[in-house]
Amino acid sequence: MTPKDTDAPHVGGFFADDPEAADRAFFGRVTHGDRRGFLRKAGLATMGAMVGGVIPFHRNMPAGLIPAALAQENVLMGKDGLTLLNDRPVNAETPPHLLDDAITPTARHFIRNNGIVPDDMDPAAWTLTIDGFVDTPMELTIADLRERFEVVTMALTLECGGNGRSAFDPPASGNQWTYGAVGCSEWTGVRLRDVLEAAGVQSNVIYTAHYGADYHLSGDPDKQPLSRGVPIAKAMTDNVLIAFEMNGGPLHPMNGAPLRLVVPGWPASTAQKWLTRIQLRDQVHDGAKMTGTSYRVPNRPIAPGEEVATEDFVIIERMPVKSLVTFPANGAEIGMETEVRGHAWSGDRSVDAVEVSIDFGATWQPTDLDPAVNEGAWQNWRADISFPQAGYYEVWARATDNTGEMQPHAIDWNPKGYLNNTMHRVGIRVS
Ligand SMILES: Nc1nc2c(c(=O)[nH]1)N[C@H]1C(S)=C(S)[C@@H](COP(=O)(O)O)O[C@H]1N2
Ligand SMILES: [Mo]
Repeated sequence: MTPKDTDAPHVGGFFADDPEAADRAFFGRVTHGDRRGFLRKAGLATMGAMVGGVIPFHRNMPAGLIPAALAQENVLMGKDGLTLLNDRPVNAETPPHLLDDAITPTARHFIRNNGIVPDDMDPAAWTLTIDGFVDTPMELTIADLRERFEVVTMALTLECGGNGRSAFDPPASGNQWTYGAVGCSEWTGVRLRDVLEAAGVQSNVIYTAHYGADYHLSGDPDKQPLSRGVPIAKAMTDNVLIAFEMNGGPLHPMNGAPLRLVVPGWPASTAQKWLTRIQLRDQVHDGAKMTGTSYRVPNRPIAPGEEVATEDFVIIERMPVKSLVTFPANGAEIGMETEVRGHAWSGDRSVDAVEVSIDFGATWQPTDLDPAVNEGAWQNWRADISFPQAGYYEVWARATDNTGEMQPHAIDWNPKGYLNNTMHRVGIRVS
């Protein structure tokens, strides 16, 4: 049975296949008898954020009409310049030069879906259940979250555990991410810790389990596309958020609207999108993509291609030290002097130094590195470079974190191609 035979919504050719369902999913637009689609406030705000302004005649827009300004790749509407790696499920990364902003705009935040996006993302009707080993199970609306808990805004880095997978040899199966499954947007929400404390964390709790409203690719409503969790200690740190705003606006539908977790520094697979439930457990979570080889790596270095027993895999926790060159772009032509710049991060740690080389790693020069705007945000760096003569150069960048860990030239191969934090290289022509 293909998903098209079921009632589950599907994303392949999203707007083309069922423009009114897609319209509902993206904008919560309600259709009336005359086929005009009435945008509720939140949907109108989403659409406005995507097209970059208010839409004075929005009442005249037919249901299912894609604003022409957004009609590029349907599944990437509201995104700017992302490379689509897969459209079922939707996976799209951001070319490094489009990640040049200190704070990643919503339109440039990557998308990593494991299943089919929910078709109702109405923030007014959304609820979050907190249950499992808690004193008081709770069901909270987004309005309850805003009212009952301190609302905070933080810049937080999300990176997919498989970012950089395309560089593995022999190749690892999965999305062939290059550099751009990472972003650092500004998220507004409440601290997960505050909500869990209000529910009362029982003393036997060791792990969280996160659930979302998206569908399994098979269309089977009893299967989860992804349900991961974190040790309770990580959940209780003060920069893990239940977020309902992204960069001061609504969450993009593909980034988990209207409610998601943001778990900086750990594989972003722990940051459940379309969040509906958090369960506290007295054992490590065993949901979809928690077990087997998913988001897990061998407990020792292995030879490329070597088989490893499942029990020898461990769950990935913090993401390793890494940096990105966001200017100049790979392939750029530039003058004899230029600024180079980018970002650096190291999960649950800070970065102490970023150095750059223009002579294939023979010599390195320091860069000017900013502190993080808050814990969990990437750090911005820049350096002025002069080239000795015209020609082809590569800018290499390497970060070192506050424990002395430095980005490597090469990393140990692992079967699913996780955690590639090798140095970013950008080729340029100087004239
Ligand atoms: N419900 C749900 N949450 C999810 C996923 C998913 O497929 N379903 N994908 C996860 C993975 S693997 C990553 S890397 C991040 C990506 O977040 P983004 O798409 O907002 O960039 O979301 C995580 N949260
Ligand atoms: Mo991911």
